Amino acid sequence: MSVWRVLRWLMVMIVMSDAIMCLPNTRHQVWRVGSRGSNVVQQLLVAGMLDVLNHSGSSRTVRVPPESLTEVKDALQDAGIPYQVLIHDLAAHLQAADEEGRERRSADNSSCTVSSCPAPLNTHYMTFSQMEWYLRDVNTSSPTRITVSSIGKSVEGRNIWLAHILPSQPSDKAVWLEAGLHAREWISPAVALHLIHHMITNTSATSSVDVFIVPMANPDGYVYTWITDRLWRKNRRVNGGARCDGVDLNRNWDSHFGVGASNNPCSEVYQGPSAFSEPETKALRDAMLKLKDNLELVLALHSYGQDLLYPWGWSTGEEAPGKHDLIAIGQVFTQAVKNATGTEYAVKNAAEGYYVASGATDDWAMEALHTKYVYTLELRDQGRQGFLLEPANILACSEEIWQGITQVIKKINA
Ligand code: 0X9
Ligand code: ZN
Repeated sequence: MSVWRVLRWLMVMIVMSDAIMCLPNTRHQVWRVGSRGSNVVQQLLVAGMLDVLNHSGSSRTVRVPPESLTEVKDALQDAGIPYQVLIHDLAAHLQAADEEGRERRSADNSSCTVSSCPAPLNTHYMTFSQMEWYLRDVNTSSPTRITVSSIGKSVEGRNIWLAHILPSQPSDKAVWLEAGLHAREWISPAVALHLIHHMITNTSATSSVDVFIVPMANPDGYVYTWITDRLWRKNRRVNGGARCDGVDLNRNWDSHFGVGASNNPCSEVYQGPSAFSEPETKALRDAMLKLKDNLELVLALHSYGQDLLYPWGWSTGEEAPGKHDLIAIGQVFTQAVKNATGTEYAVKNAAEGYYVASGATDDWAMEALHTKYVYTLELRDQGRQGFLLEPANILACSEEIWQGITQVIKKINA
């Protein structure tokens, strides 16, 4: 073999190994960590050593990048916490899952094109562009029912759209729904878009109040989950001077900023350099402040867990004002959901039921706006498919949440 052929072969190998190394989640492992591990897991999460994929229940499911495998293993062993490796190479696992996804996507993409997207899709998740086509279409086709406007731009300059679904009579009561703050939680924007559709086609249930829905609060992160890393959670801020990107937008609100969050840019729960440092949270805050006195319900759609969480999330020691009403109305929601599809959701306090975490939409809305009914809703499922929830769930999940929300709106306005 000539020297040139050897050199060329070496170059090809280097490029190939680089490509393999660059694939997100290559050699990341997924572990199930025993129940007593929650504190240690939280510390490792804040330190940027792992990502927690499932919080509730008796164990934690975590993603451990290759560079922290030894440290995480040592920390768990030192604390006597059992763990089990569920997935050895997450990249390979995700690629296999995506192969199926690609087939499904190509099977039915016809109902939504650049020129027309009359309804949200049921058989697969929508790209951010498809969401924008749908929002543009309803805005033009139903001007008496809905107004869609941009409330600001993301770090990378994408619009953050707000859909205002108009009541049949002028109203001084408003409901706020936020979706898609965490990029990888795809069921959240999918449900939000279906709720918009329900509200403009079915004029009865929510027509007594103004409903404001942000179906995609973190468009950059969402686009990144489609193109680069399906499990991306944060926004796409380039953290100057740090080797990791992104701010967790549900740790960036000005409510006990920094408690149960991280100041390490490599952590999945990185709070950002200061409260409201991010254009996405600023845009949401400013739009919500305009409605301050009218807001009676704020609901942040996340996934997964099938839990309706009520404040506070920043502390287990303090009780939220109106806690009993929050629980009672929460139960109206879970009962309506169960009646609709049989799916079981549970009402929990955010800090006790999950973990202490501050700087989230829910705590800020309760503390700064004094909104009476504030929840974070963790949608389907309970961990079997997790963030990779099959799109076959979109319709049923939207239907149950629609029933839950309409019953809640009826009850709090009765
Ligand atoms: O951790 C979060 O931001 C939410 N869970 S998720 O798995 N979707 O990331 C829960 C937030 C609950 N609210 C507060 N802790 N304030
Ligand atoms: Zn979330």
